[in-house]
Order: sequence, then structure tokens, then C-alpha cells
Amino acid sequence: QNEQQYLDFVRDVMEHGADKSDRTGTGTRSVFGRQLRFDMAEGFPLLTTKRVPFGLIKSELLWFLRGDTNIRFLLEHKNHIWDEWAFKRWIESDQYRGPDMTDFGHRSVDDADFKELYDQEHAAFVERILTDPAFAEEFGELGDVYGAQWRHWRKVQGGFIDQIEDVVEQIKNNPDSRRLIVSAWNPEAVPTQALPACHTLFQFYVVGNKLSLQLYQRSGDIFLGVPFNIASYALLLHMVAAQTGLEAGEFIHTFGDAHIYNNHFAQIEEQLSRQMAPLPQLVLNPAVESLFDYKMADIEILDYNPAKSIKAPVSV
Ligand code: UFP
Repeated sequence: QNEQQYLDFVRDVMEHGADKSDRTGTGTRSVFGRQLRFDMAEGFPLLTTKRVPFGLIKSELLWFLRGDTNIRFLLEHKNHIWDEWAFKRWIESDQYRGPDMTDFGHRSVDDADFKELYDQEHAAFVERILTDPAFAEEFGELGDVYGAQWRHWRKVQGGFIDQIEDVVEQIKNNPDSRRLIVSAWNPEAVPTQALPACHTLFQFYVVGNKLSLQLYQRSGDIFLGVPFNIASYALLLHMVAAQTGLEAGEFIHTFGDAHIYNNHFAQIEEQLSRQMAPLPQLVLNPAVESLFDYKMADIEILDYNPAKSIKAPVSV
């Protein structure tokens, strides 16, 4: 079963992973090179052993597909998953005059007084993005993240490449192609990115009337990030299938460094102790005519009955 694979993967990493330091200073247990396969015929792979907030996955994917790289659209949809990355740029800028927010990720976990201060600064930041367009333009911007790489990859000779539009055309007109690839990894952009692409590259594959998608994820936070990433790419697969007259086949999730942060171990134990429920179903509005025309209400998840959510700190 689809979800069992994820739980087995978690156990594998807990048991066989190497304890390893990492960029964020938190420390991880990590493996290199793993693959999960999700057959869409079994149901939509939204985990049921903890609630995964599907609304956030939808708005983030719509944001990528717009080619948008400014958190303002996300905030308008009450989606805060990219806030820390923008906030970090704000507090490190020379225009920031508030209290010292250095290392806010760790400090807001360890220190309750600091957390209160951080929550205030963060709320003020969000409010300002939503109400001050000039501020939003400068500090809501994450640079060349997914939206930019997917929809307007900058060409050396000038102009842009719309990788998503191109790949959809290729799937329709040249389904046997072995070049159905979208790359988000741009070595030139890495130094200026708030977060260099974790979902490095993906490829489509058509056989019969089935469309499959394989993602290479260079780095995966197994507890917090990966459940989102699975659902997000499964959703993208369904949307592209719907827009190319195909059925969604498999989502294949291939990992480079797959890790569990040291401060997620208790949460992982809790999740592993839970029972799975049947997977939900995804329903897309069949009247939508282009991959770029989906709205929040056109994407629905049915029969999702998960166990309750499990909170854990994000390492920034
Ligand atoms: N991460 C994910 N999935 C994502 C995303 C980030 O797992 O979609 F954007 C995690 C992986 C890693 C961290 O723990 O964020 C990125 O850090 P680094 O760039 O050092 O790999």
C-alpha cells in the first residue's frame, strides 16, 4: 500500500541512517538514494497517519504554476509555508530595524520569551507584505525559485523558456519522447536563491493511456517536507494527465539525501504508532481547459479521514 511504503521508509532511515550534521545546525539521521512508487489507482497519496493540510499544497502548486515567486499570493491564500525564507531575508537586510532575530528558527523553539517576540515580528512582516505593495515587491520576493524556473527560465541569449507549457505540448504531440523533463536546478541561480531547488528535476513518461511522473529530490525532510512533496507532485501528475487526455499512472519519488531531523524523532515515533485509514480520492473540475486555469475550488479531495496533525519545528 502507498502509505505503508512511506512508513517503511521512515523506519528504514531511523534504523539505518547515519547521524550527520547539516547546514541548519539541527542535525539529521540521513540516507542517500531511495525510491518510493505511488500508484494513483490505489487512491490519492495524502498521508492518513497524520493530517497533511491539502489546502496549502493546492495553493503552493497553483503559485508555482503561475510562475509566481513572491509570497504575497500565498499569504492571500493564508499559506505561510514559505514565510520563514522571506522573513530571513528581511531581518538580514539593512532596512530591518526591529529586535535581533538571528537564528529565529532554533531560538523560537528553545526560548518562550523569544518566541513571543518572533511571533510579533513575523505577524508584522506578513501584515506589511499584504498591505504595502512596494514592501511586498522587495521583501516578499524569493528570487529564482520554482515558479521562475518552471515558467520563465532565463535564456543566455535573452528571453525565457516556459518549461511547463513546453512539456505539456510534448506530452500531447510526442508522448514517446524520452526528453519530457522540467529542471528546476539552475547552478547560476543557486547563490541568490533563498532555498535552492529541493525538487531538482522531474520527468514524464507515457505508456498506453497512462502518464507517469518521476521526481528527483536532492534533499528531503522526511517528516515535514516529504509528505507535502508527495501530495504536491501527485496533484501535478493528475492535473497534467487531465490536460493531456491521459490517466494518472505512477508517481515515482526518487531521493538524494533523505533525512529525519533530530528534533522530529518523537513525532516520528508517534506517527509510526498510528493506524492507516483508506487513502482519499482527488477530484478535478473537468471543465477547466488549461493547466494554468485551475483555481482552488477546481481541486477537491474526498473521503480524507486522517489522524490528527503532528507539530514539529522547521529548520531554516
Ligand atoms: N525541504 C523538503 N521539501 C521541500 C523543501 C525543503 O524536504 O519541498 F522546499 C527540506 C529539505 C531540507 C531543507 O531539510 O528543506 C533544505 O535544506 P538544504 O538546501 O540544505 O538541503
